[in-house]
Amino acid sequence: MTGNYPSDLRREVDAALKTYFPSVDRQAGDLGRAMEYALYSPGKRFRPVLALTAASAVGGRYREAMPTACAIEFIHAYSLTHDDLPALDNDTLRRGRPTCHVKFGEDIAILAGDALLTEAFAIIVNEQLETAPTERVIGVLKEISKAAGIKGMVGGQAVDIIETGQEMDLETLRFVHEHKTGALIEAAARCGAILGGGTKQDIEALGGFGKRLGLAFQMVDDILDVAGSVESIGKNVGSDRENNKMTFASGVGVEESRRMAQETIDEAIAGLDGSVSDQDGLIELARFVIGRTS
Ligand code: GRG
Repeated sequence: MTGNYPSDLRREVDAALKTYFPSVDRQAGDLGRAMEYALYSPGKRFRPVLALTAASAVGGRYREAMPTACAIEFIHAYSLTHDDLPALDNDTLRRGRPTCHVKFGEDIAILAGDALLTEAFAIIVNEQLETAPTERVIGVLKEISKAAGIKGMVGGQAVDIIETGQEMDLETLRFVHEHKTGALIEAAARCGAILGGGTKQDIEALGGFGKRLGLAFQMVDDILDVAGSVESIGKNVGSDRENNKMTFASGVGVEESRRMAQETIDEAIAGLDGSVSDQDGLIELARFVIGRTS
């Protein structure tokens, strides 16, 4: 992993994810195995790591935010599982392995995604309430339900689908990126700040940071789809072109989109502007986003 990515936090998230896995009725057949497959395959755990880092940045104890951090990874795993389906991107490789529907069939992959999304909310209401005051947990539920739904990830994905095959203007493309990918990353930062006991100003500062990070994250993702390698990104390259998807990389070129991503990261860091007490971990994550190769 490039740069000073906090691998210790990633390992803690990996361990915690196992503890939140639901017991699955044997009658549900492959469902549990498909959920585990989607969840435990080797991802970066960027969103949970960001949530934990945000909790520390505002002076909180990061481990107390672990249930929500893991719940966000459950939602991320659902979104990848559904995004790979034949009706969407029709991808066969994810995190260096066959995609969930290739391994378990489309029907089970759809259900595994549905169940991962639902379990995420069960983790928050059952586990997060053990370590955080009710009003903070309600704040987290508001953030995550908005980020995952029509006003966030699914809404952004819908516009992406509707616009497929057409020349999008950069404003629409930015909308797609900020919603499809950015919303969950922004929510991770905001939830970390909420659970860490941040002030309103902290939460807004972390939200602005997360929003810019999310936009840059997707810009870099588009670049990697053109200029990355299968070995490094663990998925097939050229998927956007194959699916007729416009991206910043195809719209303005790889060099210009790299410059725009760097500018967005610089703005994210500048936007913290002394308003958050401990910024080092956040800045490391921002640098990771621009330098990442996987
Ligand atoms: C409801 C049918 C249906 C589909 C929804 C919500 C959705 C499908 C798709 C959202 C789009 C999406 C998958 C956005 C995420 C884009 C992205 C940059 C993924 C890669 O994230 P990384 O690099 O992956 O963090 P790892 O593997 O490291 O976790």
